[in-house]
Amino acid sequence: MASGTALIYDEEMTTHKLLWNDPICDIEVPERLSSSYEQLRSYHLLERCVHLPVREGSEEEILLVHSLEHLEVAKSTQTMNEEELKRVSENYDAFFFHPSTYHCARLAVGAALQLVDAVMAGKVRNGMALVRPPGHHSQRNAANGFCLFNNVAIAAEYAKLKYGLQRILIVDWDVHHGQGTQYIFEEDPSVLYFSWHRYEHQEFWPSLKESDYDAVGLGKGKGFNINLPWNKVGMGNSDYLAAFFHVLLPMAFEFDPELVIVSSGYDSGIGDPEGQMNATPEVFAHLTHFLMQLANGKLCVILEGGYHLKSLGESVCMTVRTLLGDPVPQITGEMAPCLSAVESIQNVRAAHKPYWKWLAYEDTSFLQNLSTKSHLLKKANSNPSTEDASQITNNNNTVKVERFLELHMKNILFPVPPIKTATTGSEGSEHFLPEHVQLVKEMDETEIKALVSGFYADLVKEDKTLLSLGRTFVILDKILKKEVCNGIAASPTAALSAAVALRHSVRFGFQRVLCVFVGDMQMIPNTEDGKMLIINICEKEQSRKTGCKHYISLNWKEDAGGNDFFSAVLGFILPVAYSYQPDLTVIAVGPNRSLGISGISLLIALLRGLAESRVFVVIEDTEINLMQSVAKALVGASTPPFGIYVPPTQEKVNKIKALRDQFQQEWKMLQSSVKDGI
Ligand code: X5A
Ligand code: ZN
Repeated sequence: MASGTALIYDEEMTTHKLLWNDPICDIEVPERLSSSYEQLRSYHLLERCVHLPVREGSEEEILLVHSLEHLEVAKSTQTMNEEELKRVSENYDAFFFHPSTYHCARLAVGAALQLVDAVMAGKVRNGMALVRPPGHHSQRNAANGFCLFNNVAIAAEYAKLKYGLQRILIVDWDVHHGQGTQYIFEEDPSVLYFSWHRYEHQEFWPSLKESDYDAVGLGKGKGFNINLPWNKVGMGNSDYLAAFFHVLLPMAFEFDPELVIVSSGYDSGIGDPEGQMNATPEVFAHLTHFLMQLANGKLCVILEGGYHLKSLGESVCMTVRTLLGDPVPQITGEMAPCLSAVESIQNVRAAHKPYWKWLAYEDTSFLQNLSTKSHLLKKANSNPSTEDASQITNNNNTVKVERFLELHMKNILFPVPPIKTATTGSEGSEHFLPEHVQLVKEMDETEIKALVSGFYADLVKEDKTLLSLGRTFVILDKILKKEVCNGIAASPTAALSAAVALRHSVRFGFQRVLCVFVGDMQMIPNTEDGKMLIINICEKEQSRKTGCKHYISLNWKEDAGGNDFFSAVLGFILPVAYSYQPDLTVIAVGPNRSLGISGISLLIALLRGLAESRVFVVIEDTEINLMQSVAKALVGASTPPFGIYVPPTQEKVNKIKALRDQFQQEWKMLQSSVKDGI
């Protein structure tokens, strides 16, 4: 399994610049690249990356996407004087030529292809290319919106051709619609294109009808173009996460890409003059972390927009450090998507219902009176998420945002040391555990007895359970003291170990512990004080304490042949977990577990996005394959392929829907439709 993160950057690409006055284009400055690179240096991320040289994309490679005519026009600008350059530039919507533009654009294409090659050849696991000019507005025969050649589209065509790929996912989180990319792939079912974008009911540039949610693709490509229009500015962290949970990620898991490419614009981040959105830099760590779970981790991130230099630089750093496998920082702000975001999410889900098995039972009865609702929503209240952030941007003051970010980033902690996983291991475990897993010595019996008899005597009745508790304590302690990020302990009594672990961490001072029980658990601790949230995934119906928001029983038996559990993880568990915002996650795998190895690994991998990646797993079943998969998920090596895709049955979809209805007032990230909201 490949490791390492590539970074591609060349100063040469800063030579492309605007030579005359143009208030539309003057934000696309060379410093976007150089200051992001310096920011990476100041966080000591540069030395951790594998540096790859750029190259010029060849004419043949450019012609994979563009017309010969377009290539010739671009080539001809190299020798033009300023006046001629200006005249050619005026043929396009928002583009400027410089004598070095053609060369830079070829380097930008080549950088994207270098990254694809390194990832596909297994030289690195993933990587980022910092390039200018950007690409996603560029079309077969036209420059547009600061873009000359469509770097990402060329990279996708190249990957299909050179590596025979049949499924590529392009995620465009730039705040503008990559209409160029949409046009290039709209009839192509081998490329799934997702874009969210500021739209404001078609008032925002490029103001196209085809940027709306009902543009789902054409011909064979129907269903493979996903547009999520934002009809208000001020969208924040929770809106972006909701879009991932309820739209992109389930589709991406069903699509099962072999490679993921990100059109990575950061103008969707706070402070950007174009986007006017409120999402803070750490959201990009989360988005990156989610995408790392697809395509066996093969992820190529290619820069597009981003015009607030400080916001851009911080967001680039968040992305790169997540690619490197560092713990994911805690997300800030109130976790509730706004009404307008939920409406957009509902609309795109409805539009895609015919094309995705996972959406087969989506309720679309609201469609008739949709236009009225949209009208109402124009006047709806402002976005409640990231309150402090929105106050800043309402005044739209670049200096203020800079100050805000400076303070904000100080609060975004990066747990030291980056990702270490502890285990006491078992006989010969060093042979199957992945690298970076630290074996720790077990506590001796007297030590444990001393600890347990003090505070946990009521839980521990039998002497023989003491030994397994020793493992629990020694690992948990390292997590609590932040010596390691996460850990696994084998225990013949997982429920008991988890109960002790929960009580211990609350005693230690943790305020919100998320506990996921998998299997039959006898011992469910008291959750009344809200310091614990328990999600119990089991086959048998649980009778106790339903209706309490801190104890949720999810009856789920994974389909034997494949994997349908992702629909429960994305549609329910993650939204609840992100609403709760735990500072520690405990996962207990007990007897009669109704989930397979891949389901458990997926759960752990995705829950690493919470609590600064602090996860403690206690596991009763010490089957080597399970232990190994859990350890891999914890160290952030990507999870194994999820097996044959099995869409959830109607019964299961209904179950999730019922739980969502029951809990969405309490756990607001569950909201994916507005029908009860207005
Ligand atoms: C790549 C990118 C934006 C163009 C805006 C033109 N382009 N008004 O962010
Ligand atoms: Zn943009």
